[in-house]
Amino acid sequence: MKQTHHRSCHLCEAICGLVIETSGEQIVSIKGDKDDVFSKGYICPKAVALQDIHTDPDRVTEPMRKTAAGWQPISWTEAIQLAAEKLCQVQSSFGDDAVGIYAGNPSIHSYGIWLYSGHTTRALKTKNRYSATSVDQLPHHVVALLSFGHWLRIPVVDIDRCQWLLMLGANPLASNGSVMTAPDMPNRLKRLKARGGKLVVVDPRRTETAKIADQYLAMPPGKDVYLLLAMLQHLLAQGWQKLGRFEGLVDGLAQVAEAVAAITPELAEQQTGISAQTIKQLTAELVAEPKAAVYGRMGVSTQEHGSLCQWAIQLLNLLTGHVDEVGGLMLSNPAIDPAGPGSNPQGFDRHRSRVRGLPEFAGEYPSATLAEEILTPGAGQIKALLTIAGNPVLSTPNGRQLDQALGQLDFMVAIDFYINETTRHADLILPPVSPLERGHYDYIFHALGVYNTSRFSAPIFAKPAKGKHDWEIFVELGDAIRTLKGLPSKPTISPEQALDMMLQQGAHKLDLATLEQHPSGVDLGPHLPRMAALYSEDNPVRLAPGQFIQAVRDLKLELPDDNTLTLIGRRHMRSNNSWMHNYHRLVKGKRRDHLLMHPSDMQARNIAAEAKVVIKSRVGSVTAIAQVCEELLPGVVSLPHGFGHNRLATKLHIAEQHAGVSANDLTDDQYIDTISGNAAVNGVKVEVCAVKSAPKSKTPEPCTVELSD
Ligand SMILES: Nc1nc2c(c(=O)[nH]1)N[C@H]1C(S)=C(S)[C@@H](COP(=O)(O)OP(=O)(O)OC[C@H]3O[C@@H](n4cnc5c(=O)[nH]c(N)nc54)[C@H](O)[C@@H]3O)O[C@H]1N2
Ligand SMILES: Nc1nc2c(c(=O)[nH]1)N[C@H]1C(S)=C(S)[C@@H](COP(=O)(O)OP(=O)(O)OC[C@H]3O[C@@H](n4cnc5c(=O)[nH]c(N)nc54)[C@H](O)[C@@H]3O)O[C@H]1N2
Ligand code: SF4
Ligand SMILES: [Mo]
Repeated sequence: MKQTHHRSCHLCEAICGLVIETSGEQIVSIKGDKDDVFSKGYICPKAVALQDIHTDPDRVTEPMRKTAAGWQPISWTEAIQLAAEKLCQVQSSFGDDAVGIYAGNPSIHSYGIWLYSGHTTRALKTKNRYSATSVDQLPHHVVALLSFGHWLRIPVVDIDRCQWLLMLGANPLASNGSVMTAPDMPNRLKRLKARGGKLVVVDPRRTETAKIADQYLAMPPGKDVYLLLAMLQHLLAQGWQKLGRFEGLVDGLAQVAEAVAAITPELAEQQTGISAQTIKQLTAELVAEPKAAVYGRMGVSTQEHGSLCQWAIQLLNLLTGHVDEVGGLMLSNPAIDPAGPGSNPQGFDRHRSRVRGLPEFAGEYPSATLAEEILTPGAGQIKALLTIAGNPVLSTPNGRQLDQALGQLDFMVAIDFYINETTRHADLILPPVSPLERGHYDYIFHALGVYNTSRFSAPIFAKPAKGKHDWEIFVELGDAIRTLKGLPSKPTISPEQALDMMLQQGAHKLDLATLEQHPSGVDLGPHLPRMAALYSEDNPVRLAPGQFIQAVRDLKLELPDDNTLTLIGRRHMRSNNSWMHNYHRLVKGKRRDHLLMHPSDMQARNIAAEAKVVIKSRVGSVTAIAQVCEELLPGVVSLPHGFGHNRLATKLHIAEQHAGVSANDLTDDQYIDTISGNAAVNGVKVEVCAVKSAPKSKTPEPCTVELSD
């Protein structure tokens, strides 16, 4: 018997609504839900992967323990007890901080993890917590916290009503948008243009998004800060600033003006190659258009000046009166508001990491220092690790170093359903059920939506008898740890009950039963200005936190004089970080793991099209096939992250045939955004040369080019 289910896709931030048809245990089709109040039928090619994840024979479905004879199944009771005992043993021998925790990106896409991982992590009481946030959007949170007073008070671009958008370091035509949940970004951007609006894209590569822009500005990686600060300088020098609703509600404007005074458009022209005239033109257009916004994502967050870029972006929006305005940027008003009254605003730099002294954010240290914390002996050294829905070996800088570090741990447990480049090091794998066997609610992404909606998806298949939800694993593991430590066990309710309560307490007074009656979502209306009302003269928006002002003063104003290449990443619609290469439908067709190079850079190095090359950075080297790309700025090369599935003892049969190499074997754990500690995975210096095969041996000869510092 055929059954129709509604479901939101949890694979990326766009949260598209799907209609999934099943017949018994089989999935018959996955299509876009035309009635969905938010996505209106749009889906991308990854949606069908929901079926492939569900049916993948490589997906681990019962707890596995590593033994001398390989992986062996083990009962849940034994597995939970073993994990708890080993973690507690390490803590009683070496202290609480000897257990590390790393949580990856899918944690945010699962309400079970979001709501219940704390049951385990709080019982562990370790300061050594890490997550994918610090290889991603950490600068957004640091700016939101220091300037707006709450880590998630992030105004979202009103993409459907804005008339002028400056977009830096984002490629939503491949990524479908980020820190801006907007299913069907391609059409939303096309509609912006169709209503006479203007899209300006700044990127070292003429990306899919750049190609539909009205104005495309190419710039070397890591230089955006000069463009953004010069726009601020010009704005203030002209006296064009207007605070709109924030009049009288900010402090620190004079310090900002003083700090940016030297960063003129002329200076920015030297640094960026974008003419002073263009920088002035962009500033004037932003000031003149009432419905305008500046937006920046990965390319301006995961780079050397990530925090400064995100700070400058918010200042440009604020000082031109576009924050809290229709067509500009507004706070969402979601059914459950993670930034609402009573929520935790989080903190920054309350303590620092042991080895490198990097600041904590929201109780987590930057992932760029995880390997050092495992490798460096002394009190507080990490001896055991818990990973949750993460693959840091392929996702964090200097992944090879982390790969080696994980091999030295006394104990590692992974809550994950794949044996991949990271979890292969685990002693124990605790797999949650397939995503289609659990309910889904996009707690965080509704809050970052460009329009207010709410939608709950019920599980499509019943949980298998032997399966456990992520949340059940956290509750049972947390309880076992608490018992061993003699701590009182915390009572829990099901996450659905928790969601129901949160919905009822929210601004729209919804409940789960109402959402279940509306499987294509509930329309909660467009964003309305509500942000300025959160501030007062005594509680102003802080324009000039000391860290940012100091970082502007520390900016190098002289021109760099080296001509090494710089590495950037790229995303593809059919891929998603490191874990979607095991599905034939997504990896078939042309290879997508090439190193893209400008022809002039290839010529200068005698590299032929499609030649095998060695790419070398301070931390390591990899080989790849070079592909000619005239769309890159000369001096810039591009390699996607998330590949490198060629390591021993993984169980990813299809991904292993499309192994590629990991860009994070080149990115540098010491190269970070100094304010936040966020990884600078873009703008890494590399050298590239052709592989010379020795006549009688097939072993490639490594390149001998030395990097300048
Ligand atoms: N060089 C470079 N590096 C990057 C980036 C880049 O652009 N360039 N991007 C960065 C970004 S934005 C991100 S978000 C990170 C991602 O970094 P990570 O989050 O560390 O890595 P993912 O590839 O998302 O791995 C997700 C893991 O979660 C598991 N998983 C999936 N669903 C579930 C679930 O429901 N429950 C559980 N328990 N496990 C699940 C998968 O099997 C997989 O092992 O990578 C970052 N790294
Ligand atoms: N298909 C697909 N969709 C995804 C993902 C995926 O892996 N695949 N991942 C999801 C996740 S976890 C995230 S966080 C989002 C990310 O979403 P986006 O931020 O849109 O990510 P990218 O596509 O990596 O775009 C980053 C852009 O920055 C450019 N860039 C690099 N360095 C610089 C620089 O110094 N300055 C400027 N101005 N630009 C620079 C790159 O060329 C690239 O075009 O995507 C999400 N959606
Ligand atoms: S854009 Fe694709 S991967 Fe992202 S939510 Fe929509 S269908 Fe899923
Ligand atoms: Mo991300």
